[in-house]
Amino acid sequence: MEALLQQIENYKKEITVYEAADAEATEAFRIKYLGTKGIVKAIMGEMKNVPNDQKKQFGQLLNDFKLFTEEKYEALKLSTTGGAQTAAKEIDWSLPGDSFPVGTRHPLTIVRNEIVSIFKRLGFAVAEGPEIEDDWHNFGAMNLPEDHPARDMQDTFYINQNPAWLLRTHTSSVQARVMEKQKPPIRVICPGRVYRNETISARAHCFFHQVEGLYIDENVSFADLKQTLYFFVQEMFGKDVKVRFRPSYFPFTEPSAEMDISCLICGGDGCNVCKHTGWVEILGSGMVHPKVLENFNIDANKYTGFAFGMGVERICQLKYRVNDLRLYSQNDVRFLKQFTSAV
Ligand code: 2U9
Repeated sequence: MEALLQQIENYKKEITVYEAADAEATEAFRIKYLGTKGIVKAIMGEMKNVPNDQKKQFGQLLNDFKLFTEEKYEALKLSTTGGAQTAAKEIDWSLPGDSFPVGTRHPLTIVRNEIVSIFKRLGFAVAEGPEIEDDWHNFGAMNLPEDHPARDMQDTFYINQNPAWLLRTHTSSVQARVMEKQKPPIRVICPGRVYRNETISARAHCFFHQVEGLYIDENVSFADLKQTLYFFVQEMFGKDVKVRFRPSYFPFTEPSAEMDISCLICGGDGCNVCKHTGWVEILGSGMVHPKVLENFNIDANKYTGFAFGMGVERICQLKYRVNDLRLYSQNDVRFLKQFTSAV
């Protein structure tokens, strides 16, 4: 091993003093030391003769020697051809340029934009608000007092520094903030991310996205609600889609209804997606509860309103057949690049 070490030292000395007057001499250096039959390769080949307990130490030495030689070669190249010149020589200007990978919008953004654009055409304004909320705007004002059983379905995350703060469970808190500032008529949609304390699976996640809507004015009726949501569905899924409303319960609306659309997969004949009913649920809705109006000093005898809420993931699932909620937040480009949009 001593002999090998000595050999490396000698080569290092030789390399240190090596001078190249032109590119040819640099090339000669490359062939002699770094070529396929060169010295570095040969020295590396000596590794097999090194005893096992010294392999680690010698491996490091041989690697250093290789790096040392490569650095010298780079320096020779620079001095004999000039860096810029080398680059200019090596570039073939006739080749087509590298293409820039252009990203696409996230499928949830595409669907949210589409939902927002439909309601904007009906005269709805867009409002946004904080994701960290207080109990009143998220629950209290929505007719969900502290002991209300419906709170169980909207368990959320609380902020350590101030347990009075929580991550909003719906964007209704944004409508609440609009109602605080604005008198009727109010016609607003609120898109945004919401949170729930759920175990993550294909069908549930600890965050998702909603678009909620609110329309308050004199003489707003359940017929207005039905026609508005029917228009939305036709714009979103096509003119052939049928709708039906089923009675439901939400603390913030009375009466309340869930809206189904005829199954897009089987056209209503029955399949796995609609569980052989021909219908799939897409949103919840109802007439704003008088208690909610009163919470914001809106005279419930003069004004009425309707509200609705939908999960963007759900609409996206129906439109693009996405069957696992986790795909939306895994950042897998193989999934994401399948979606394109004009806006
Ligand atoms: C105010 C008054 C009432 C918003 C509404 C729903 C019905 C609803 C769910 C759909 C799927 C939430 O994303 S989801 O899990 N939402 O069913 N939301 S009515 O009602 C309001 C909002 C604001 C002032």
